[in-house]
Amino acid sequence: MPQTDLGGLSNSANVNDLRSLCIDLAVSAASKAAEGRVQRAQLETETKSSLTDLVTEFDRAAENFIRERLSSQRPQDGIVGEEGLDVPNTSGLTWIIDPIDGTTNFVFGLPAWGCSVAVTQGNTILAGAVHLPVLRETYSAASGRGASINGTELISSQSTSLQTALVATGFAYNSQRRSQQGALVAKLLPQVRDIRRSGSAAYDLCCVAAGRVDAYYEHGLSIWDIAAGVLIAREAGATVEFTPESAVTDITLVA
Ligand code: LIP
Repeated sequence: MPQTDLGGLSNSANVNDLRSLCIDLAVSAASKAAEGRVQRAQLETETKSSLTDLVTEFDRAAENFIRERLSSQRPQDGIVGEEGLDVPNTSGLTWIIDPIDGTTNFVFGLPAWGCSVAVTQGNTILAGAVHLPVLRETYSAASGRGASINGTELISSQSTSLQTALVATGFAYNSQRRSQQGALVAKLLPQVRDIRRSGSAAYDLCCVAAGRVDAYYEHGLSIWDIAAGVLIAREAGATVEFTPESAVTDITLVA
């Protein structure tokens, strides 16, 4: 997505206000899910696109919470969320929600999961936030205003060496595509320092922003997995490209 003129939102107060709302929504929704998770020894799960593509009551509750807050605070804005129906906008702004990115980690009790909230104007990402409650990390950015982790500025890796690069990636839920992805990562592995697979695209992009990995790539992503993380990584100085730019699913990303 090219960073273009923000139109009526060129006023930094608006952009920074949107960033604050992204943070508030992501932290509130993820914290509720974390509180609920510790009270359940066993989670009831349902499956979506495949036997391994999980969804829980906490995914749905977190998204409904955010949708209710937005319908109250920003009723003219649109919504695209992983678990619910699209809502059109009359304001030109659309909120993109992944209530729990890293759902498999959430179900299995692993720490790399969080809520990702972004707001866009056309193809421009204006602001975004990712909150990972178990890690106690909140990443956020506003277009042209930099990126931060818990309020501290983020600066991405500037390494250009493939041979010493720590590279994050992920794999699709579709077994045929996983087979292709496995063959690709097998070819890449001897050429780089190492591979990391966190299970959350949002977290992988935040790790790019923080310089914790030098690069990240993945095929078959959805816009809600990446919208906030793309802005956070770009505002931290990383180069992030994804295609098709206006797609909702089956996106290929390199950062
Ligand atoms: C996840 C992505 C991750 C990918 C996983 C899964 P979800 O999203 O964030 O990058 O590798 O297979 O798609 O399903 O946890 O929201």
